[in-house]
Parts: sequence; C-alpha cells; structure tokens
Amino acid sequence: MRVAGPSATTLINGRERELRLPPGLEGGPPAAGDLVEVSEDGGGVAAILPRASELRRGGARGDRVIAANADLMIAVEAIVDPEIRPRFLDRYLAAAELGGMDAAIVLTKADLEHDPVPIAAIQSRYEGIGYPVLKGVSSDPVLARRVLDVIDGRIAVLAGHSGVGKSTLTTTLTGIERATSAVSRKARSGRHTTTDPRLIPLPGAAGAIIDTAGVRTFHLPETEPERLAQGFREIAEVAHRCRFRGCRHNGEDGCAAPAAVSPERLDSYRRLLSGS
Ligand SMILES: Nc1nc2c(ncn2[C@@H]2O[C@H](COP(=O)(O)OP(=O)(O)OP(=O)(O)O)[C@@H](O)[C@H]2O)c(=O)[nH]1
Ligand SMILES: [Mg+2]
Ligand SMILES: [Zn+2]
Repeated sequence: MRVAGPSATTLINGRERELRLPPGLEGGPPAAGDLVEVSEDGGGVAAILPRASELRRGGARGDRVIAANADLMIAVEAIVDPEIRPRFLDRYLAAAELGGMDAAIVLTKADLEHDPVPIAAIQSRYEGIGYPVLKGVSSDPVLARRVLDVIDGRIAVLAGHSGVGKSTLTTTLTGIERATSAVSRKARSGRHTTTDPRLIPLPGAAGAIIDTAGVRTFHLPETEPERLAQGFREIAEVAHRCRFRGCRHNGEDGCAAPAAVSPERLDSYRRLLSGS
C-alpha cells in the first residue's frame, strides 16, 4: 500500500492497483502494510481493516502511522556516517514494543572505518536483552541472508534515520531497485531519499519487507508515563520487584530497575519519561 495524495497503490492477488481514497476515510490515511476493503465498484478503498500492529511516530502535527500490520520492526542504524546513536535506537525499539511488534537490529556500514570496541559493547547490550543484532554491509547478500533468517517468513518493517541503508538493504533482500542517495558528507544526517514507503513481498520466501522513509529525528508518540516502561522490555520485566506499585523507575526507593538495567538504557527511558 502506497499513498500518494488521493489514491493508494494496493496489491491485489500479487498485482498493483491504484485505488481511490475517499475523503474522510475512517482511520485514514492508510499506511504501508494496511489491509483494506475494496469498494463495490472496485475502484476505491471502502475501509481500512483493523490493524494487528502499528509503528507510530510522534510529531508537532500529531502522530503518524509509519507501517501497519508488521510482525517485526528491524531498526537499521549505521555504525558510522551517520554515527550510531543508541538513544535513537532505544526510541525505535520502544515504538516497536508499544506498537505490538517484535524487534531486531541491523547495524550497517561495517565496511567503513570505525572503532570496533564500542560497537561490540552495543551489540552485546542489545543481545543481552533478547534483540537479535546483525552487523554488515547493506548491499552484501551474506547480510541479506542473515536478515531473512531473522524475518523468518514474517512481515518486517525497516525503520531508521535517513541515509542508514534501509533502501539499499531492501534492494538486496528483494531484488527490487529502490531509490537511494549518497549521504551528504557535510550534512552528515543524510538526505531524505525514500518518498514511497511500500510493502514488497520477499521473492521465493514467505514474508515481506516495508521500506519506510527515513527521518532526521524520530520521536515517540505521546505515551502515558505509566505505559512507557512497556517500551523497555527489561524494565517491564523487573517492574514487579519494585517496592512501590506504579513505580516510574526514576530514582524511587526500592526500585528494581537500576540493578537490572544497563545505565544507558535506563537513561534513554528516563529521558523519554521527562519528555526529552
Ligand atoms: N559503505 C556503505 N555504504 C552504504 C551502506 N548502506 C548504505 N550505504 C550508502 O548510504 C547511502 C544511503 O543509503 P540508502 O539505502 O538510500 O539509505 P535509506 O536508509 O534508505 O535513506 P532514506 O530513504 O533517506 O531514509 C547510499 O549512498 C548507500 O549506498 C553500507 O553498508 N556501506
Ligand atoms: Mg530509503
Ligand atoms: Zn521501579
């Protein structure tokens, strides 16, 4: 499903079809991965079906659904160019947990010069809490094969900042050419290349990939403070051991989080709790 102004590209029995989007469509606009009901005349979208999951991001103009019905979010982060930022990674992971998806991490640009020591530390931190972490080069079929193993026939949405290699990896996974563009060295943050987020079935295997448009900064949607810990699986797991019910894990007496959670992850959580 690709939405362009008043119409959406849909996949019907493996063929792409443009369908009209009626104004005021309930729950709309549809997002990549949405399942829709086709109108009686066959030319439009009649309804968006209830979603099994949602990857949402926040923003000044309200939330946006980046992908619907994905089983798995793959957070794509470049090791360098742009520099890896674990705080951002934690926001994506929280968005996946809160949106009802499993998550994994792919670290790209392993071919570019970098210090391996902090990268190994990041890798073991996330593997320690159960997220698969793969490292490699987006255009390398060896990495793609390992990503396919993690996807394991499911629908996976690739999420991450602009210029990290989502579209390059999508092309390696699916053989379908996706627009990519070089990261501007000066801006470092990269240009926004992908403008047509869409679901692409994986060739010769069950499952599909949703390549999304990267952003410069990713914000979580507004989340109730008491719900935020659900976005951090290892905090949620120990919360029942905190002395106080409804503990915010923010320096309270008898909080179980500091002993069980890495300082970096706890810091990410607390920053989100304080709205930064
Ligand atoms: N050296 C190297 N370059 C890479 C790698 N992955 C991606 N690139 C390059 O980084 C640039 C951006 O890659 P894209 O695949 O367009 O990134 P994207 O995440 O889709 O970016 P947006 O669509 O803006 O969100 C391109 O020039 C790619 O060739 C990698 O593993 N190694
Ligand atoms: Mg892209
Ligand atoms: Zn606590």
